[in-house]
Amino acid sequence: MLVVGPLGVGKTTLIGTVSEIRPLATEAVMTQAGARVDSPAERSKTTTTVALDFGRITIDEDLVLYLFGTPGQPRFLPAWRDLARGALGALALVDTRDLAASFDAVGHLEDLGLPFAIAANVFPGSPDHSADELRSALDLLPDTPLVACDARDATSSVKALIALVRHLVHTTTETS
Ligand SMILES: Nc1nc2c(ncn2[C@@H]2O[C@H](COP(=O)(O)OP(=O)(O)OP(=O)(O)O)[C@@H](O)[C@H]2O)c(=O)[nH]1
Ligand SMILES: [Mg+2]
Repeated sequence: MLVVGPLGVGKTTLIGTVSEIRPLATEAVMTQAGARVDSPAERSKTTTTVALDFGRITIDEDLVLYLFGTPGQPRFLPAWRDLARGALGALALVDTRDLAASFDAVGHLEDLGLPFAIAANVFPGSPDHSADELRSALDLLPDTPLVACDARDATSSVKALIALVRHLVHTTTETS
C-alpha cells in the first residue's frame, strides 16, 4: 500500500505509529534552499521525507500490509510511479486546512488507476467540514472511503487502513 499526501500531512507519522517493525524513514533537514517552495502547514516541522517510508502491519493471519510512504513535495510526484508499481491501493492523507494541497496527490492516484481511501487528519485549527463538503471539494466517487484520522494514534490509523482494505476487497470482488 502507498501512503500519500502533501508535505507535512502525517505520512511518516502514520507509518511509524502502526508499524510492527522498526519503520524505515528517510528524513532530511529542511534547509533555507527549499524554503521558497516547501512550506508545510505545520510550521514547527524541520525534517522531510526525501525517498520513502516503509513499515509493516499484520491485519490478520492471511493479510500483512507493506506500507510505502511517499515524499510530499510535488516535485517528487514522478518518483511515486516507481513506488506505485505493484501496489494494491493507497491511503491518501489530507489536511483540511489546505485541501488544495491534496489535489495533486489524489489526481495522481486517479491517473495511476490505483484505488484509494481518504484519511482526513485533524490538526489544531482544522475547519469543521462535513463529510459531504469534503467529498465534494475533493471530487470523490461515492464509493471512495473517507475517514477522519489522527496519524499519531494507532487505533485511528489502523481504522483508516482497514477502511482502505475493505474498499480494495470490495472493488476486487466486484471486478473479478
Ligand atoms: N494534530 C496532528 N498532528 C499530526 C498528525 N499527523 C502528523 N502530525 C504532526 O505533523 C508533523 C508532520 O508529520 P510527518 O509525519 O513528518 O508528515 P509527512 O507527511 O511525512 O511529511 P513529508 O514527508 O515532509 O511530506 C509532525 O510533527 C507530526 O507530529 C495528525 O494526524 N494530527
Ligand atoms: Mg514524511
